[in-house]
Amino acid sequence: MTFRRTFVATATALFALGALSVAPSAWAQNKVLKAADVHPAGYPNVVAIENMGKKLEKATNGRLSIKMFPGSVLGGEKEMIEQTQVGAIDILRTSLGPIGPVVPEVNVFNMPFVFRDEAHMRAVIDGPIGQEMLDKITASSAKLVGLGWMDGGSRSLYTKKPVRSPADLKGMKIRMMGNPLFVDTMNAMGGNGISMGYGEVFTAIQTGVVDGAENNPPTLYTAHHYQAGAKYYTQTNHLIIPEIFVMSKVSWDKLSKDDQALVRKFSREAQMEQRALWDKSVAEYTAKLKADGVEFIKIDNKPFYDATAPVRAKYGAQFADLIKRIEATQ
Ligand code: BDP
Repeated sequence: MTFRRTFVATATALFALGALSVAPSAWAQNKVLKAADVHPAGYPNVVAIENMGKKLEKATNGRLSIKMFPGSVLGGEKEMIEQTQVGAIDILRTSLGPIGPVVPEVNVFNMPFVFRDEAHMRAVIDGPIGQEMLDKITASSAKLVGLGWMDGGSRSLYTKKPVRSPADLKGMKIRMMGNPLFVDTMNAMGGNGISMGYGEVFTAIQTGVVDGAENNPPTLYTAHHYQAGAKYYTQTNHLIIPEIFVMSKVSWDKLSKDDQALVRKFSREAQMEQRALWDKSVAEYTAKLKADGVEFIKIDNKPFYDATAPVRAKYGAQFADLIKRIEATQ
């Protein structure tokens, strides 16, 4: 090799190395982070992430900001999780439900009646167990960084015909989120669980592909599922699943340590801000649902709790110690 050739080769290699080492900060010089949610503009979760973006923009003098793509414009949650894993979406707010198939450890929070009530769920996600779970997601091979939690309230059943007991659910097809744990849950509750994307539920209820679904009042209202015919809302409160927002590991790794710390700080604030917005929205949307003719059916949910014991036994065995700690959380 001549001197010249060696020089060119070395310079090229150095340039490549240099390019690699400056690329991260270059990326973070003027970066609009792409965030996504299935919920529409104005929904508590969407607003909390948008406000996080405003704080980030201010703190970095506009170097980092967030643009939110709400209303499923980037796809359903399963597809958006995949896009986040490869870095096509930077920040995703999703139910923890469809994260289960990607990071099985989170399924402990996805089990029916694992939390006593919403206050219990909040105490768990705000405390050390919540942080450990975010860290487990980050440490997993899923290429996601757990940023923070959001409140998804309690999920209850809504159906075309009134349901008061597990026996009433017999023969009814009920849409569940994409995770086998939820299909097992509905089957144990007495119905037939059908796994389906959120975006397909309205038409599925309308055309009779399913007889109902289950969700919290803000989602039932904003997705208009009751207008497709499922107007009996039975207070089973069978799932209290925290929601989560995650960052693509691909994007996270391009942030400096200082920027990562900022994102973490504003994530915690977003977690708390969403909660205040959430509480207001549950009251507001419950009133709107009632005004629109949705019948809220109060029941004793103990029969549903009892019926789902085998699901807790099946999925909970591997989390026995953690479940003890969850139960001990006040
Ligand atoms: C809502 C969650 C949303 C889920 C949806 C669903 O906020 O993340 O996509 O339920 O049922 O409560 O799919």
